[in-house]
Amino acid sequence: DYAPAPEDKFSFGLWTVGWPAADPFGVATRPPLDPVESVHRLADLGAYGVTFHDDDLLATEPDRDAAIGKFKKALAETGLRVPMATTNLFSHPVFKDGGLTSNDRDIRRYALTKVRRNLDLAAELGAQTYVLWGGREGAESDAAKDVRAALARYKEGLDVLADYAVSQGYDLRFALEPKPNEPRGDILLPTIGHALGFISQLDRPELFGLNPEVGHEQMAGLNFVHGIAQALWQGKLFHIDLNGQHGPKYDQDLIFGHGDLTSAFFLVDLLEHGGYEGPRHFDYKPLRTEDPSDVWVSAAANMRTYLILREKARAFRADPEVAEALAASRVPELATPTLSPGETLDDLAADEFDVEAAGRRGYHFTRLNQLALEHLLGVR
Ligand code: GLT
Ligand code: MN
Ligand code: MN
Ligand code: MN
Repeated sequence: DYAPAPEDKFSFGLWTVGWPAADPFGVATRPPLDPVESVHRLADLGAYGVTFHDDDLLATEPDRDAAIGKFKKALAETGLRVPMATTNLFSHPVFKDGGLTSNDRDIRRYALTKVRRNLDLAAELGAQTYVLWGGREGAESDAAKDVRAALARYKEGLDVLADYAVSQGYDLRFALEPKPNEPRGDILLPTIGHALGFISQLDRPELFGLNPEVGHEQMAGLNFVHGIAQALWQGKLFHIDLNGQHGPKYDQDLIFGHGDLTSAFFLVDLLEHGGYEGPRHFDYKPLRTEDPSDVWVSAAANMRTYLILREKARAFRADPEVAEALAASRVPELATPTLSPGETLDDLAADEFDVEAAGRRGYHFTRLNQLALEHLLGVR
């Protein structure tokens, strides 16, 4: 019956269900949501975790200590976990040119202090992942930002934060979240690939991985499933933001599966069979058209869609006809190393290989893809 349970490891940002739906063209259509209500509602729906920015906790209670106290009480009452936390380095006007990479040095120093304070809370609440989405780290003009200096400051800030986490004995790893644009014209670390390359330049690369978001890669016209596969292959998929997007346009943050459904199917297949064991974290926005009761319908829809796709992916993998089609397409053969143990390039020259005959062999991918589609459509 696709009922979510804590072992499914579904989690939500407070900023998702709590989004009051102000956009660049209109004011909020929903009242602010008390984080305490979100914790209770999410737990009732079968979620396992809740995540937050420092500022999210203050949505309805401006006193930080009081807000944290109420939040902790709600966690204790529901058993909801906090697997991840993050910092808001994008809403306040002070961050209009970025936090860790602002041209203004004083602002960079303030940003580090703001991260540090919430890092302490994240560790206290048992979070294992600390996300950094650098939404304001970027520019609209190539004259306005010395990108090489900005990357040096980004590295400096992250190195300092990692040293701090280690010095405190925190059991936390950092996950960078790429996005190509919006709110900045161009954002630094725009894709999974850029972020992976950047991590190799950090002092403690082992403490840094990724929090890729479905829609963000698709905004850049990229294949999210391929990006996630590479992040997994490099041991860098620390966390994930699931949502929906219809191709390259503004960041839609739709419910998971409500964008490119075929990609969502193959993504669930990869996560379930590819060794990812972290939270299935939803970073979506309930539509601006929706009322406060619809918000919870939308939260449930994310989890239900994931569970339906999980069942479809399992059935796809268990179908003997699929196994046969995969073999006919030689998909499993790719796992065999190209050279046998001890062989060298010289040995390959001795292969008796008919290049023309090999060139005529078809791969039969059409049948395989149709089988996947039919599983997804529920007719198999
Ligand atoms: C913001 C952004 C998301 C990030 C969040 C983490 S905040 O809503 O659009 O993609 O994951 O900072
Ligand atoms: Mn997004
Ligand atoms: Mn978002
Ligand atoms: Mn996100």
